[in-house]
Amino acid sequence: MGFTIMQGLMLVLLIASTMAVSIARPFGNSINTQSSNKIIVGDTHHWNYGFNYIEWATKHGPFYLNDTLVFKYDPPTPKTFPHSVYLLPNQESFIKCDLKNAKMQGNTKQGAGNGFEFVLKESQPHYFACGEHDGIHCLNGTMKFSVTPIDRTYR
Ligand SMILES: *[C@@H]1O[C@H](CO)[C@@H](O)[C@H](O)[C@H]1NC(C)=O
Ligand SMILES: *[C@@H]1O[C@H](CO)[C@@H](O)[C@H](O)[C@H]1NC(C)=O
Ligand SMILES: [Cu+2]
Repeated sequence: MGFTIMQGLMLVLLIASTMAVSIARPFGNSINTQSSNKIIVGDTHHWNYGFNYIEWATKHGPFYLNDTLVFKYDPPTPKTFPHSVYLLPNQESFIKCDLKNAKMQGNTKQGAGNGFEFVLKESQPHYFACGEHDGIHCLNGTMKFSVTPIDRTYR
């Protein structure tokens, strides 16, 4: 008796796992290709003063390793304010928009055309900010956001 119940259970488990595999497969394949995405920062707003990038990043996430962030911004002209892309060293500098130990990634001209591309290579927090006007664009213009890319293969 116990044996047949056990067999029945095994059968149910076997069917369940087969179904799970066939359901999971299309999703699994898309993960295994390790394809990476190109994401335009700010979508149609591009990289500009006054848009809330923290909110944008929260809505848009999660971000994955090897994803490419594309920063689009106009080159400096007499009529436009220049922008740039910096990485801030830690959360404290991010909160304060303190550029002291920040590293420039994209200069004021690199956002033109197809934009400045940054590939997320490390699974650690990345604190992005505009470096113009001594951090005013970051602080008053909310041109900052953080991203911690995750590894697709662990999903
Ligand atoms: C990221 O891309 C590199 C090659 O450009 C590759 O070696 C690596 O496995 C990729 N990592 C992920 C998590 O896709
Ligand atoms: C930025 O914001 C601070 C505090 O809100 C304000 O004192 C300062 O005048 C602003 N600066 C600019 C250039 O808007
Ligand atoms: Cu700016």
